[in-house]
Order: sequence, then C-alpha cells, then structure tokens
Amino acid sequence: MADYQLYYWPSIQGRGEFVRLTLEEAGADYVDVARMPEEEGGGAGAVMSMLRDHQGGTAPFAPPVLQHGSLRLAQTATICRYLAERHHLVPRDQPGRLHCDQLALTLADLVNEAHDVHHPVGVGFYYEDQKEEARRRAAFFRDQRIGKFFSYFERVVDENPASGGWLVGSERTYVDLSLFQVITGIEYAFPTSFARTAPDHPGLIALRDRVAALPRIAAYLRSERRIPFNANGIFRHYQELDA
Ligand SMILES: N[C@@H](CCC(=O)N[C@@H](CS)C(=O)NCC(=O)O)C(=O)O
Repeated sequence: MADYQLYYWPSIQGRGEFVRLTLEEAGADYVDVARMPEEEGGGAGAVMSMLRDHQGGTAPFAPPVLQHGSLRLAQTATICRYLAERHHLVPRDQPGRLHCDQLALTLADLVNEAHDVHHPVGVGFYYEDQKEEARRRAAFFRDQRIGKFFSYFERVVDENPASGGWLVGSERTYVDLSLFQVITGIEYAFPTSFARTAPDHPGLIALRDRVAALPRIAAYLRSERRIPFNANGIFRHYQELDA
C-alpha cells in the first residue's frame, strides 16, 4: 500500500495535476487510484464510490481528494499545502507559509476563470451549447485577465527579496509548481495570446523553465504518468477562443 492515495479523474490533468506535481517533486510514494485498471479498483468509479461511501470525519465535496492513512483531504490548495509541509516544499516561517496560501488561492481563482472561458453558462451544458457566450468571455479573459494575473505573479517574483527567481523565499515551493502548471496550461489553451504576452513576463517564463528542469519534475513530464493536455480538461484549446 502506497503512503498516499490520490483520487482524481483518470483522463485529465485538471485540478488533480497540482497535487500530482507536488507529490512528484516531493518524491512521495503515491498511487493515482483512478488510473489503475478497473479490475484492480481503479477507473472513474473509484472516485465516485470514494465520494459516495465516505463515512465519518469531514466529507469531501469534489476531487481531487488525498488519502493519507486515516486522513482524507479535499480542496487542491489544502492538499498541496499539507503535502508541502510534510515534504519541505514550503518555507519554515509562518509568513512564508501564509504567503504560499495566498498565492495558491490566487492561482485557484485564475484556474476557475480559465475554466469558465469554455463553460461561461455552466458545467451542466455542452461547450457547443454556449459557444457564443464563450467567445465573449474568451475576449475578456485574453485581453484583460491573463495580463493582469501574469503581471501580478511577475511582480511577486521581482519583489521577492530572496534571490533565485521563485515566488516565495529562496527555494522552490509548491506554488512555483502550481504556477508552472497554470502558465503551461494557458500556453496550451491560448497559444496566440500567450505568445503576445510572454515577452512582457520574462520572470514567469524563467520560472516555468526552472520548474520544468527540476530533475523530478523533468522525469515526471517525460513519463506516462503525465497525462497530455486534452479537450476535456480545464485548459482547453479551441481555435475560435484564441484570437
Ligand atoms: N475548489 C475545488 C474545486 C474542485 C472541483 O471543482 N473539482 C472538479 C474536478 S476539477 C469536480 O469534479 N467537480 C464536481 C462538482 O463540482 O460537482 C478544488 O480546488 O479542489
């Protein structure tokens, strides 16, 4: 039995990817439960039955969910923080840890906005049934939100008094891994807009490349454990949404 069990949808990066990246950089012993064959207890059904059959303690609302011994935790930012504290992926001091929380939740806001570009009316409707609204939402996201969020994170890197080019402190933390995921996701979904804005954010591009070169992350990105971006995840590429 692995130390950690991650429950997340098996065919997408989604929000589970922030947890996977943290587990990978931690060098943690984990199993991505739903990616196991169904006959071994895997598949999407494993996620649904875990949610349905949960008894005792605080029930999770939605995946990703991490199981560690008797502890079951949901909410991406909470899970990543928990893992990061156990595996030295956060600063030791409380202000540093709180600032990591602050940045993780700001990234979660950006992830929600990126998702809502292709589902502005609601997740219960197909993209094809909300294309017109998606087009309007995409223009706003591309023209105003990507730049605003990127400028913010660039500023945080610039103003970090420690050298190294990370977000908080002098070493990489779990929020650097999460920012890497968001930058690469936006690059995948909005390549034209990304190419236009990237030169204004050299600190972010350098951070992205530095994360990709971390030996454990580089090995993970090359492995089959890394699910490619696809048309069902949070970051989706629709040509008509990337002006
Ligand atoms: N704020 C939560 C959001 C969780 C979430 O929306 N999970 C998605 C998959 S990425 C889901 O399956 N949601 C089911 C639902 O909202 O009913 C987090 O960051 O973990």
